[in-house]
Amino acid sequence: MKKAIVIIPTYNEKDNIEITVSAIFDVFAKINSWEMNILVVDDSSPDKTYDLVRKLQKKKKYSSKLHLLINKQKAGLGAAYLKGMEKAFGDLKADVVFEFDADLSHDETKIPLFLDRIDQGDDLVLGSRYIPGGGIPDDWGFHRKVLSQVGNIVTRIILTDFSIRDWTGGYRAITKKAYELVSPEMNSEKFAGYTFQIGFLHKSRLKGLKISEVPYKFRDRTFGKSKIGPEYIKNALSYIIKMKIKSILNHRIFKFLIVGGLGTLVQLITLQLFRALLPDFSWLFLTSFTLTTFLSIEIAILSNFALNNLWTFADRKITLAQAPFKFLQFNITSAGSILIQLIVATVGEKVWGIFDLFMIPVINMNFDTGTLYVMIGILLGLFWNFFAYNAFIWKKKK
Ligand SMILES: Nc1nc2c(ncn2[C@@H]2O[C@H](COP(=O)(O)OP(=O)(O)O)[C@@H](O)[C@H]2O)c(=O)[nH]1
Ligand SMILES: [Mg+2]
Repeated sequence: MKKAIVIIPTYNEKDNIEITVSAIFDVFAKINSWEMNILVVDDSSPDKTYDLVRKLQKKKKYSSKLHLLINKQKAGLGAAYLKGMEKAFGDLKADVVFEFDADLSHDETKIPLFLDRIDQGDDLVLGSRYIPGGGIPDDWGFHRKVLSQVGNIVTRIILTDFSIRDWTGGYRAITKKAYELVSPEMNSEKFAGYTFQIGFLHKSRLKGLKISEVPYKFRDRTFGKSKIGPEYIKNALSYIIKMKIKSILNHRIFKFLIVGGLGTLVQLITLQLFRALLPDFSWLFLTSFTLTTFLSIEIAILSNFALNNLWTFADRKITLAQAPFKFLQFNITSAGSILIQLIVATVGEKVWGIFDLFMIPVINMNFDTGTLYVMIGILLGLFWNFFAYNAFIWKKKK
């Protein structure tokens, strides 16, 4: 039989832990197809929550099904969960763990619904307050309601991931597969409080895990007080913004544009150098002017080719043997982009006449070609290049 362990992190929960453990065991009694255990992870609570758990462990009805892990000091919710999961999936040989609060904010009667989803093949099941059937307490103050809802909306917008409704909730079922893929990237210092929940979920999404949500109505704690403070919100926000920046920097289009920009610089600099160094000459149809123009373009193309291969398309690198043919192809696509720019400028001027985007009457500059066409041409050229690189030069490996 498969085994699931409900992990309950505790810090000063002496008034809650007994009721919570008892309520969960009532639900366990109705579950037949899973072996169910509880693991309390206490950070040496000053109110001695752990002593109460030890007492409960002696009761026959809980016997060997209630485990306790004591940390020497308070290290935060994320650290408590990571320690707890390590023990649950290790020594205790769990297939699935639950994240569950000691204050009964999480509706324990939903545990079987989570297990159903796991049985159907989900890797991670989230308790959700923000899907139909779920909810937050009516008597929550305006402040807390707005904070929770806005927090979730902001997370969804910044991470541009709208498939998940409840990012910050702490009621979850996690399979061993999800744990093994995600936990190596979680370091408990950086992932405290809500950041732990958001971070674990975000990394699970990036790994392509199968995730679903089960609705539940959040209940307010009756005893004790919440340990989650404003620093958790700041940390969570800084985490999602960092992840967003990282994903933009990692984006292929971003790298492609940087390489293209560098290529332009290379072309301008080498052109100046060659013009300064090369003596004036004219040989048949070739003048030093055309030669230096051609050389600087070719060097820029070479730099674009090399940098795109090493960075933008590092995951589809061209081998040395393929390089000569691919470089020839690359030259042809680059010529294609120049051709596009010429066509746009010529057709534009023929059809609509010169149209200068930056024509400011006071300065009264005189361009011989419309800057608007140049800009459209460059933009279309970029589209063409990016398309051609993907389609012909760095084709996706099958
Ligand atoms: N072991 C451990 N548990 C913690 C720590 N901080 C919070 N908890 C527990 O995590 C759960 C959720 O905390 P709570 O303060 O209720 O947060 P809230 O529900 O967001 O207000 C409760 O069971 C707490 O006792 C911690 O530093 N260590
Ligand atoms: Mg709570």
